[in-house]
Amino acid sequence: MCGIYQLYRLRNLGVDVLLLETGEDVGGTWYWNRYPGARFDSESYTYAYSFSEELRDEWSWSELFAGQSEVRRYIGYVADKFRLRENIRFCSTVTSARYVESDHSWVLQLADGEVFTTRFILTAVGVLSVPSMPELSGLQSFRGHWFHSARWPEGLELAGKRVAVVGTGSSGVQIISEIAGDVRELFVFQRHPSWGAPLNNRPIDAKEMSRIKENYQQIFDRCRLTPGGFIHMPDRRRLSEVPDEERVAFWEELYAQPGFGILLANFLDVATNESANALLSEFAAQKIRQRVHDPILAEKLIPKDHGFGTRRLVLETNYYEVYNRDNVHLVDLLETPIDHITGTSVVTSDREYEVDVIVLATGFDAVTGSFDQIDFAGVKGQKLRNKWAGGPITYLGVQTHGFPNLLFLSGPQAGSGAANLPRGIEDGVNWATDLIKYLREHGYTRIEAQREAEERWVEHVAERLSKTLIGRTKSWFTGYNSNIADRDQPRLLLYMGGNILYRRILADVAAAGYEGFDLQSPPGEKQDEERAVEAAAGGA
Ligand code: NA7
Repeated sequence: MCGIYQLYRLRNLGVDVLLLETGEDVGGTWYWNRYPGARFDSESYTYAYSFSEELRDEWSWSELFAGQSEVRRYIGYVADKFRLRENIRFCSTVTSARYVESDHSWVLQLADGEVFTTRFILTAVGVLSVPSMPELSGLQSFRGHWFHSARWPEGLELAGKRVAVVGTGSSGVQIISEIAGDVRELFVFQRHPSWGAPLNNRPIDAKEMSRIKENYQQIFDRCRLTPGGFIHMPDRRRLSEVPDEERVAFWEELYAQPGFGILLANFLDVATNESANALLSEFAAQKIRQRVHDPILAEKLIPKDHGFGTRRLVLETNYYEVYNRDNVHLVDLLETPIDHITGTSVVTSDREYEVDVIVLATGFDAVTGSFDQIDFAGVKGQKLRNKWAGGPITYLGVQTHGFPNLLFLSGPQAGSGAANLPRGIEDGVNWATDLIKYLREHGYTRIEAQREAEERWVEHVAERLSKTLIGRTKSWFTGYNSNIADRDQPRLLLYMGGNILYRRILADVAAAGYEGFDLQSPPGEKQDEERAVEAAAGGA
């Protein structure tokens, strides 16, 4: 979504641009995640690009929350409509990138050995792109199918099979809900349950779609006024100001509404105040108890280690009802952890589960994972991997000191990475495009974030995160990952100051001539400071 919009903008600017893509087609997340049940949990029409009125008019969404194949078709349609494929090289994985100071350029090496030289690199590598694999002893010896949820094998038939799903985040929950009715037996291996609430998806008919098309501008304008970039506007009241009866009625209404309203249209303090959040958590827990017939099972599905919405909220479709089926079995890994895998089974501390397929819905090396896949070497050979070993360090989420001309789109610590992605993506891409235009117009060939500027930004990111309950909870949002060494400490991955503030900060920085960045002319030419010193001394 990000890369192809950036390509579109740069090409319109007349820049010589090439987009390198590992996959065989466009789509990013929607190309890779083909598991059954994969779908939006942002409203389809808010996830759409806003930049072309023609595109808005031409494309019709079939559901409020479109499924993966429809989303992929949409992104393909955009690529075709604007003839973007001409500038994309598929099956091209960048393995290393080395900065060349004498030329203000980067040398990129691809996995197939090909080498490119470029002045600027803009990364659009996604926040959840690198699968995180659990260490399960014996997994390699399993004789059935086993794979990560983001690498679902084409054409795999599940009917009549015994299937194990490990992981109950958004991916696991979507898969479980979708396949429960098809498979012979489904074993869900759950470590910590996630909070879930109904997606409340439904079709969009032609009449509704034409209303959406007429109102697209208002929809996008509204999304720009919400902190998260979604359509859902927070309720400005504090929870304590609202009588209990009214509060519960309000929550019932939100629970029945489509999408993220139950979290994002809620009182703002449910995200910052522990007692407000505890009340909401209890409301959601009651819903689980109502939906799952077996009370012991229901308790196992209720998160006890974090409050509602303090990790990624899972929007589900009949997920809890799945556990009322006879062929679905929950295995609580907190009580009976997986010990090993055999050729035909998953063995926990207390018994053996014979299965034909093992699905690892175990998440991703979030936000920085895809940067670690590329060997970035900046000024004097400094490695990005080393600089970010303890977590990312950026200025505005768009650059890091010591790596000139390397710009991140929806990167770590950027508001655009935490928001409803396409809304944030468009803002981030527009800003980067203006920056490239400015550099060209002013004859600058080198841009580098100042160290002090990034120190201030990282402090600000930490300060904003500390104000939220998300910031105090272990999840991929805060950099925890039990499958990767040294990921048991918090990392500053996301900017939680909200879209509105982030956009304002970016605009102010640009208006001040890209404050916090050092800009330079081509090597060999006099730089601004030299000119200023000469001017002050009365020189030319
Ligand atoms: P998530 O949300 O990171 O969920 C991963 C799940 O996998 C989560 O339930 C984990 O349990 C579980 N997990 C991870 N490693 C293990 C091991 N080793 N053993 C057992 N269980 C494990 O990833 P998703 O793909 O579901 O969703 C990613 C994002 O996609 C989501 O946030 C949306 O933005 C869309 P844990 O909680 O760590 O105990």
